[in-house]
Amino acid sequence: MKKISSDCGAGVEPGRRLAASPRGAARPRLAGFVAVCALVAAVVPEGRAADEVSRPAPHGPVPTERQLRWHEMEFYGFLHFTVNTFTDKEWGYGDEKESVFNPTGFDAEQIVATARQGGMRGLILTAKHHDGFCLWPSRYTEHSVKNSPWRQGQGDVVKEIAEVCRRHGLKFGVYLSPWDRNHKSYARPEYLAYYRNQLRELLTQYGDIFTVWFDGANGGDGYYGGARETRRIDNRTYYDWPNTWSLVRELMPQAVMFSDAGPDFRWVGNEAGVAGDPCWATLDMTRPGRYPGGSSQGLNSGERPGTAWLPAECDVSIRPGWFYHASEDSRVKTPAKLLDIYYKSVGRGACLNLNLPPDRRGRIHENDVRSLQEFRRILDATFAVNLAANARLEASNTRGGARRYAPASLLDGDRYSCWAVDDGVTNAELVVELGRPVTFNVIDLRECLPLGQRVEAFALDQWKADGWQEFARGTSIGNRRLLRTGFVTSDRVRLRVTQAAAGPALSEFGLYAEPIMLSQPKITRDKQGWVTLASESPGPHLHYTLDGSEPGPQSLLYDRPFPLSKGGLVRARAFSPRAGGDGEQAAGDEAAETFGVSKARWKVVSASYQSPGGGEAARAIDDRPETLWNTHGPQGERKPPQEITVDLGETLEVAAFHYLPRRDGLARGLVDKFALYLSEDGRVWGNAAAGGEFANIKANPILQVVRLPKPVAARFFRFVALRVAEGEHVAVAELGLEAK
Ligand code: FUL
Repeated sequence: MKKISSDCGAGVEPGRRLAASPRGAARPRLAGFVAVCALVAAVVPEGRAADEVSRPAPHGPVPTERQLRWHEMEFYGFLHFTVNTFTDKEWGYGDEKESVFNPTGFDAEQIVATARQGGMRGLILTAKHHDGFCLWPSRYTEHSVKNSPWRQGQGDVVKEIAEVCRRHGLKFGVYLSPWDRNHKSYARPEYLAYYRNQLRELLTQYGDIFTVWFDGANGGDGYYGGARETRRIDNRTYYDWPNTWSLVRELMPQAVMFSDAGPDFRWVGNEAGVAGDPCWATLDMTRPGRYPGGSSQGLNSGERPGTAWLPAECDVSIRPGWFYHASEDSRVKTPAKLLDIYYKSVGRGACLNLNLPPDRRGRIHENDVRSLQEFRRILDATFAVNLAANARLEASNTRGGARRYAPASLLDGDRYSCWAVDDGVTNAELVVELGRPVTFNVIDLRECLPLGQRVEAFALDQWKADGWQEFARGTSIGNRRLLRTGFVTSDRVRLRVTQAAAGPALSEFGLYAEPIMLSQPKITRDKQGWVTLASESPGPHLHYTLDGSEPGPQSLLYDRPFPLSKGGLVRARAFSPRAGGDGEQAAGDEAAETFGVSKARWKVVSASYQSPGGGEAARAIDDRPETLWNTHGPQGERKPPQEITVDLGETLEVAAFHYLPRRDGLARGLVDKFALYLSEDGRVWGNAAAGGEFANIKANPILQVVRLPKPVAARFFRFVALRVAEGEHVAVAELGLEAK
């Protein structure tokens, strides 16, 4: 007798209804179901005791208990907050005065409540970033909150966030930067004792810590107690990681540790929040470079079969930078962008660590709150109802015929119960009888992690009048796989595991429908300086502003391209017209684009290097980010310094300078130290108008915007690349200016 795992109940068409008994009753053969039944190779005998059937043997590396707890979190947040918040930097140099740290209305309650309402299950605070400033009154340094004016030196950010997290049911974790640009002993052996003392303070004074986040960055130069020099270390040996890790294990055994290469979870290889497809939870730790700050090879997709369970975390900021900058208030990621990130991180088996940077008040900015709340609203609406909850499941094989391993486990909400198959069966199929046509666009799958990552490829089919038709396929599943497809309407869906390293052991299956959203307008500008707004679908009204204000239904209505040759901020949003033409309804996500001065009249006057083979200097100002001026020609690489001089064709009041890093994901040639000169006539240049570091450009290669202290009249600019983050040549996607 065939076992029916789950009775579909309501909504089944007459003639398709099961016989009354939910347990083991035979059901009438359905029209067009012959093909399905032919695939149901194994028939599950009723009532075989679960303990007679052996548990599937785990395959390959498997997670530890602490890793399992971490996987269950799926989504948590970062809080980047320190002196940088007040100096408008991404990396402090280490010489910042303690007095700059002075939030005007620090509100741990607001910060944590925002995270909780956004659905985060924990928060990780930058207790100490690369600048060395400590957000708690460490006994081992004067460079901390205790010497700041905030709460007359009596405050402790770590304590407040930790306590409020506990109250709100969020886990709390710490980021303690190994690189310390303030400490005089950094790069010497003595520094390790300092670092570990601080770790001990954090792990003994603030209750449970769920993670310690060890960053791998080291940009070289820093204040270092006044030495102001470059100090490089050997990432592999200097920090003596095994001893630091064992300190964490001793003081906080359940804490998971992050670094590029574990020991508990790994970096995903970018700061855009995007895991690879596939993204395996395993990694080959025998490869060279597998240490904190080591090689990022293989981190995005993981490795099969791998020697260790080392799943990925996707870390990304809700804004372009990690720290709060008022200039980025209009560049907060939209709900649609956050959703895209969620599906590409959590939906690929990784955890998502989304940064919410507190502002100078010490609160999460309203724009960030709004975007996060809307993102949550859409996710909640999507996952409120599993459209397969009442489905009847038919499996081609069930392990030993035992109820314990029957497909009903896929719908019980328990990630540790699973549908498993007999040993040696690596191709298995599951037919999901929905009983009525159902429309969905998200498919949710999970593997039973204690048994290892087993499935290597799968496909999904929908039943059409003339048979099965494939509509999606995928590879890795692991902790969770969310496939977002076009909308599918069908009364029957089939999951086919087409490749597996061991018999599949899946623990959840779901079908969901996302609410329909109005898409974000696309804002583009042509070389002549004309701006076009476009909507993906016809119908909505597009409204926009040019004065920085939020676009509403009363803002300018877009009907044709408009000129913006001096550049500026364009904010736009789609509104659906209300029936009857009476007012309008806000619906879509806002889009915002900052343009520099139009480059139509710009010309390269000179460049220290150009090569006809691809390195033409004009590519730095061609408004085509995909083309590069690079100093790597047929004769090899040309090191910095390298410079380029541009004639603007007119005199402008230059207010800001832009450097756009290469967009192809490579780090070679990314400029991380520069100088900018301005001239009215192209002969007299004077001192640099701007210069310094493009901090964190390698991990987060976003548009770099440098504001001048005050606008300067100029017709020529010269950009000098003084240092690069990787390689021996300079690469520039675009250079740009903003004018007053
Ligand atoms: C990077 C750091 O250098 C950034 O400043 C930021 O903290 C990010 C999360 O990690 O490597």
